[in-house]
Amino acid sequence: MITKYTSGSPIDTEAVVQSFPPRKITEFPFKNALGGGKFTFGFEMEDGDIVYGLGEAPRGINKRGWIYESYCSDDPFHTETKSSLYAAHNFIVLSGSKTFGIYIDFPSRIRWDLGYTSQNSAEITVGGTDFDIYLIEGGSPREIVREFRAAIGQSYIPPLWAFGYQQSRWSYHNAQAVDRVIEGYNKADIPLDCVYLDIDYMDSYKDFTINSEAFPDFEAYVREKRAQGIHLIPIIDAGVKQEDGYSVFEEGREKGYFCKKADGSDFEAGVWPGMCRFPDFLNPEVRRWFGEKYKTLTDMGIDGFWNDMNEPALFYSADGLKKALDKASSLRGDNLDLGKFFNLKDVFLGLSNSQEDYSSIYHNIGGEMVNHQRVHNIYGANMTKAAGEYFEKAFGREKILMFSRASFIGAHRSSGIWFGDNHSWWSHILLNLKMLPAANMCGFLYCGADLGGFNENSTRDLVLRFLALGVFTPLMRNHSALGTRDQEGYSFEKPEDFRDIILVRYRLIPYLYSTFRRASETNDMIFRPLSFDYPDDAVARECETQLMLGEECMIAPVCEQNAGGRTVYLPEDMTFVKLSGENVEKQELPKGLHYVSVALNEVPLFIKKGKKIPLCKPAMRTEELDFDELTFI
Ligand code: MIG
Repeated sequence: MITKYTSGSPIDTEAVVQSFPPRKITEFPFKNALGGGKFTFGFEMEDGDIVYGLGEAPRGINKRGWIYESYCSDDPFHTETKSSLYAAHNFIVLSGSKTFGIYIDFPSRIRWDLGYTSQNSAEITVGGTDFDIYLIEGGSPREIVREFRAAIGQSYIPPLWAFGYQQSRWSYHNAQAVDRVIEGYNKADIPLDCVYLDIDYMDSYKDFTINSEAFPDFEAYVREKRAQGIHLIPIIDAGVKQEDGYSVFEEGREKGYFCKKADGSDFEAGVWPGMCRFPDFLNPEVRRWFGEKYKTLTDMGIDGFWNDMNEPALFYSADGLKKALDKASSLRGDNLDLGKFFNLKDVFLGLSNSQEDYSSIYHNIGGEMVNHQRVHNIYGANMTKAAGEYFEKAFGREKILMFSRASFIGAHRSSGIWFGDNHSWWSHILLNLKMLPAANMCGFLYCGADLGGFNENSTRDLVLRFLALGVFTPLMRNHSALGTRDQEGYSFEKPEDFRDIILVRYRLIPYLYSTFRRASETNDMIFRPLSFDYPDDAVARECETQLMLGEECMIAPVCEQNAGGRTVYLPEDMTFVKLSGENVEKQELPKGLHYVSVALNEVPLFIKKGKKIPLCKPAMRTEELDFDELTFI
């Protein structure tokens, strides 16, 4: 049962699609305090209680023992001590002595102290007094999630080919570089469906333009790749380059479509293209305008996109940079003491994504000037919505692949997400595994991490182990940062090991795709914590390194370097399957703890008793897969 409590007059985030009769916030059945521009409420937790949720966020499956903050942040260091990543997914479920779900529909900052200040208390602070809170009671955590998901509407389903293996890097600079990737995979006999175009495909990083030196006839090139079974997926950034003669900029400026400052002039900040203006995606007219710009690329045969930098990420604002430079000039000739030196350094380091800048931005919502801080968390989601609304109108559903970096619940209806700039760290295999069920709770089914790790140099074994998790994630994309070591499947010695892993993905696509569809259609999760399925099993309740997948399986990737296997907990008797290339090796294992060995070219999978999963024959492209010829494990 869902009960909605309303305070003040909330901004419509469009996260919830079902309507519920609102009750007054004074009836909210938790100890709470409203006033001073915020709302605080809390609940007590027993020792064994678990808090699930918060979608794409740092730390564990069980969120207890830390403070999280809902504030979409461009932060490329996903360390344990962070409180926010790129998304704001304000849904939690408490499971234990009491079980309930809470969704806070509020587009600005929320602080979730889940046992940080006091181990057994949760204290949640909503940074404003205009919001809706939904309390979901009755049933198991999974039932609560389903009820919540029904309220927020059906999750996005991408085209089938988006389940193929995808290769990205910042950047494959030109057609030759893209061709080398495709050739590399073809030669190594490794399947591939997509190659990504990072910012360098554009002319001077201008959205919806093509660098014609790099791609002399882009349209012909896109069609040629499609004929080879490859989809090219360009990136779109939120910031629009400020440049006379650039039509997107000029139209936006003339029509007043960019975000403003208090004095009514356009807000300006530097991102990749240099000085940019930021489309006011909160205005439906701007969404229509920006969404239709994607047509420039779909007209050339493009059918997939990734939306980046939409928190929005700001390297520096025109005003901030001026202040910093003035400060530096004022100190010229001064023999700086330590205090002044560090202060000056901080002024420059603080230029990016500064709170002062966010506070100086204004949106036009229904004619009212609304400060960005009040709606920060729905900016990126509305960029995605702009494109999603256009795609649905122009092509219908399930035709265009799209995923975004920043997100808010509601965007799950029109797109997927990726987990942003992780590192080539072993610990990030696990971090990314833990995000999967939480993202699913919040409606984001099409998601995945940068396999192999984005920042810094990866290693052959790390890429293989990361891929062995990625075999199961709907988005299976290898991506890496500028200047890092090559990490494509053919870049290391013995590419046949990579082939063995990636072939498994293609063999599993019928299973993964139907599991995905079913989860979307029934508002269910693809990935679940073990405790969702085995609530009375004490070991399963604490498990943070394995996940249930669909109704049939459990996954447990190897996530330590130089480990030839791992310890796994079986909450019931299962068949341990090692998949490698076209090989399937099976072993019955009883409930309990086991050490299983898993070679670098093997994908471990555990199948529940009485369940079977289909495998198809592998192929080099998803479009060549034959879904009618299946074998079963
Ligand atoms: O400031 O476009 O998360 O995937 O490769 C970095 C370059 C901008 C951040 C994205 C990453 C992408 C990169 N972008």
